[in-house]
This record gives sequence, structure tokens and C-alpha cells, in this order.
Amino acid sequence: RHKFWETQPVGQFKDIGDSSLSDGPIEPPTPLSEIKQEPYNLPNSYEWTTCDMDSEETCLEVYNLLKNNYVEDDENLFRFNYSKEFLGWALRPPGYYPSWHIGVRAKASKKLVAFISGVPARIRARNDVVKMAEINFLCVHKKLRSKRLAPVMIKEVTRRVHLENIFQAAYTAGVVLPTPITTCQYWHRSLNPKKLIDVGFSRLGARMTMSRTIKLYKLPDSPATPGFRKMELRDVPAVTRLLRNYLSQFVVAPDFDETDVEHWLLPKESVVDSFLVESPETHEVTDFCSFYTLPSSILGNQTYSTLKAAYSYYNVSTKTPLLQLMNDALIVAKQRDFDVFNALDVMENESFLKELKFGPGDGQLHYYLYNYRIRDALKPSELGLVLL
Ligand code: YNC
Ligand code: MG
Repeated sequence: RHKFWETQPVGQFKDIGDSSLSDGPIEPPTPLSEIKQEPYNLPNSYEWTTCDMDSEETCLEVYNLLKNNYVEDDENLFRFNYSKEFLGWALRPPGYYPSWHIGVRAKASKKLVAFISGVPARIRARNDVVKMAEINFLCVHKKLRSKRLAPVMIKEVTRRVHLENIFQAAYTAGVVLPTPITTCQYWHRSLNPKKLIDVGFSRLGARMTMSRTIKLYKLPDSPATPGFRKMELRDVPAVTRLLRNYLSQFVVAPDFDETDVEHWLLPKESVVDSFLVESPETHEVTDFCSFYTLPSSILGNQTYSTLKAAYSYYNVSTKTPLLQLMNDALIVAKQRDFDVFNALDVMENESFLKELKFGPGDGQLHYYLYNYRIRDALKPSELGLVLL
């Protein structure tokens, strides 16, 4: 069934329910002397390239490959359109390895035809904090599909990760592979229902008119919580404490330090937005919410070319009820002109989705670990990790 994945150190379908297997690494680290020193072979007319994401020109090539060939919804109405600024941010976190930004070019034209990337992260699984690679942006040009190029790209990124002495990885995919640690669902909260209906993202409900629908999703003009404001650089220590403490309750979650929080959560225009609640009395930071910007191209609509979507990232409530905090997140997302606010059913998100008028999406997002077994699949609410 899975000619490639059956050969890899991942939980296999046949092992589900096998209580003789234990949680943790599936195979031991490969000694440096046993790691292949040369890249894997590509079909003859293609060559490897390391994509320098500091170069505007290379960044634009990666951007264009993804813009035209990356993930689409099941009905091929929308395609993710990660911005250049977003890619620069997602691919250059603290301690990143330029060698993990891997492209494939056509030898003759030098055109970029495929890409895969990794970035380093410390991820905790139960009590074990593990250095991992987060693998993302695997993309093969539409004209080169089904030629078994993806397994070669995965083996090559694995080789380059091993060369840095890292032997585990985390990734998500819309497809079922051996074997998910959990399967999550996207939920969508309309902010601009008229446009969402016009472009086919959502449908007018039964016995609903457009004006009733617009009224249903209407939000106040400004956030309700006193002390709700944008996160600033000076907040990094307090946000790190809040987040570390919060994430400790989940079975799998990132192990963020202050450097990570500064990179991943400090607001960055049109990339990531973060807000917190500073108590007007004590000036203590008690709550935090964040979302990232990921537009989608609208394929073949006469009126609209992009859907502006915000994706819920990390949220922590200790004093403001999570429901109120997330309603404020919806309000500031609306102020910033997003059309829709998306959230997975991870962490405590289920507690606000229905009440805040999110609707379930179709299609699921499966989470995976490479070379690390989690014997029993998690519930989405036991997962504290959001990948971009
Ligand atoms: C996928 N998304 O099952 P089997 S997500 C992993 N992730 O292998 P071919 C995938 N594997 O089943 P195509 C996959 N999709 O025979 C397919 N596969 O064992 C497996 N789409 O290869 C598939 N981006 O080259 C099969 O397929 C084999 O030409 C078939 O290429 C696939 O970034 C793809 O959805 C996805 O661009 C590149 O369809 C192509 O179809 C495409 O014949 C649109 O491949 C964009 C898209 C995927 C987004 C993502 C996470 C990727 C994770 C990769 C795995 C990382 C493992 C850890 C490595 C580091 C380890 C350390 C240490
Ligand atoms: Mg292929």
C-alpha cells in the first residue's frame, strides 16, 4: 500500500494496538560514518539546489512555486498563497540550517520545480524533550506529479537533518500516511460572510437570507477585555512564562524559550499577530492570543482573487475566559480585514468553537512524528502543537 512509507521508521498500521512496543525513538541515531555523504540521485535532467532564503530572488522563486503548485482544497477552489514575508519568517527561526531549504531545478532551464524544507524545534512528547525537524512546504510542480520524486526529497531532507545530529521530525499532511499521532479538524468562523458565500467557501444556510447571515456574524468594533493590547518586545519574558506553563499540560507540544517566543510570536506585519491582556491593576500579563496570516488564491472567480484568512496559533487564558479572549481575537481579525478565522480542534479550542459560531470544515489535518512512536493516538485536545 505505501511502498515508500513502509520502509521508514514511523509507526506502521500493522503495529497499531501492539502493546509490546514502547513510546520513544523507533531506531537509534545513525552514526555519522554511516550517513550518506552525497545527495540522493535525482532523475537525470534535474539537480539539487539549496535555496538561500536571504536572497529576494530565490525567495520569490519558492514563493511562485508554492503559489502555483501547493496545497488546494478537495474541490480545487482555493490554493494556499503563503507570502514571501511569511516564508522568510517560517524558514528562518533561531538556529535554522540553510542546508534544510532544499530545491530541485531542471538542469536545462534552471527552473525551480520542487521544494521541501525543515526547521529545527524542540518538541516535548510526554516527559521527553526532543530536538526535531519540522518538515513543511513539500511541493512538486503539477507537471512532475506521480513520478516518485516526493520520496527522494523526503530521503534527502532526512539525510541533511541526520548530518546535524537530529533523528526525529514532526509534520502534518492532509493525506493519511503511516500513522497519525492525531487527526484534527479545521473550523471556520466567517468574518466577511458575503464574500465567503460569493466565492463558494461557504453556503447560505437553510432558511437564511444574506442579510440575516451578515447579522449573525456581526462583531463589535473593538475588543471587550480591559487591558487587551498588542504584544511588544518587552512582553517576551512574561509571554514565555505564560506559554511554557500552559503548554506543559499537553502530551505533545513545543518547548519554547524566550528566543523562540520572540521569533514565533512577536507581531510581524501581515505574518503573525499577537495580543495579550495586561491587568489594568497589577500590570501582570494574564492572557494571550495569536493568529498567523495565510491567504488563499481563489481559483477562477471573476470578482475576487484572494481569500484573507487568519489561523489561530497559540492562545492562553488564565484570567479572561477563553471564550471572551477568542471573541476579542475575532474582533481584531475583523478590524484587520480578514475574511475568515480558522482554528483546529487542538488544545482547548473545542471549548469556544461552537459558541463563537465556527463551523466544521471538510478535510482533516493529520499530525505525524518521524522516528518517534506514540503508542496510543492522542485526542486533538491532547495536542499542543500548531505547525504552519
Ligand atoms: C505528503 N504530503 O504516500 P507511499 S504537507 C508525505 N507527505 O508514498 P510521488 C507524501 N508523503 O504511500 P506526488 C505526501 N503526499 O507509496 C504523498 N506522499 O509510501 C507520499 N502536492 O510520491 C505518498 N504538499 O512523488 C507516496 O507523489 C509517495 O508527485 C508518492 O508528490 C507528492 O509539506 C506531493 O500537498 C505532496 O506537491 C509533493 O502531490 C505533491 O504526488 C504536491 O509519486 C501539493 O509520496 C502540495 C502538497 C504537501 C504538504 C508537507 C509535510 C511533508 C512531510 C514529508 C515527510 C517528512 C518526513 C520527515 C523527514 C525528516 C526526518 C528526520 C530526521
Ligand atoms: Mg513525482
